[in-house]
Amino acid sequence: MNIPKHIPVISRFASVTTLSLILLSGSAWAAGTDAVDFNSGALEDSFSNNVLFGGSPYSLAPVGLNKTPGVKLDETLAREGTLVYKKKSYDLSKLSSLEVSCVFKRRAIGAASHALVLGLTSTSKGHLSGVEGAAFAGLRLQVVDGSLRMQFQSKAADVSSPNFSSPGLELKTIEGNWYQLKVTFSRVDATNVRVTGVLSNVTDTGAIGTVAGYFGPNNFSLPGFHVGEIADSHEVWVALRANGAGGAEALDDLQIVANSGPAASETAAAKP
Ligand SMILES: [Ca+2]
Repeated sequence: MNIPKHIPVISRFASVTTLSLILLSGSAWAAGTDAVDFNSGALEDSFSNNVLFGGSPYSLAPVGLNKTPGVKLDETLAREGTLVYKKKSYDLSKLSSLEVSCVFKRRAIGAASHALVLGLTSTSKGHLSGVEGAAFAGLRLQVVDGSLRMQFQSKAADVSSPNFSSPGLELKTIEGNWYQLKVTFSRVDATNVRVTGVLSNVTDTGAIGTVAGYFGPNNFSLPGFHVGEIADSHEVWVALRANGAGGAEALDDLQIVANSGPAASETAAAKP
């Protein structure tokens, strides 16, 4: 494969905010985008690096797209943590959807339960993990028999064990290749969240290619799924958790797109 060598490395600070307008049904809705390319600065400039045990498994190194800096993941089960984007919180009740995406490079799938989780947590100190203290809702790339499948998880703040959906179809991924996981969250009502996941192929220079797999759209609500603290909070935080021992070698290009407009409950209902 020919990889262009001339693409410039963006050296200024990695976090940008843009505001664009989408024309929808004759009305103007704003779409705010926050992006982190990890190319400069420290991880803690944009993230709360919440270590659960053993020290942070995340460090910046030239392991990202096009050999730019990205997040290097230690291949170990001895360290665990969640990165929470700390610059801004989001209010699902004011958004038609919130899209969270990140690219990752596949390595050999080891003993961990998952490669990557993208989610929302109720505090900037939260964990996408089975511990008390913060609610979360997220979609993970679960390890099942040596390959990856998408699976929804959610949890109330005062319990430790998350609720799990049935895993999606087996995803065909290749060691050494880059992929983008994009998860879209919409508030249906105070106890109901709609979630869609898309896994796409990505070139070594970051171009998003063909779709490798879908999940949903699915609605998640009580009694099976505790999502009320995420659906009905006016302040949720974007979080990610990755496992080097679960098939992720590196992360790059986190993007958060907040689409304003009518809430999901006012739009055409998606298939549950
Ligand atoms: Ca980068």
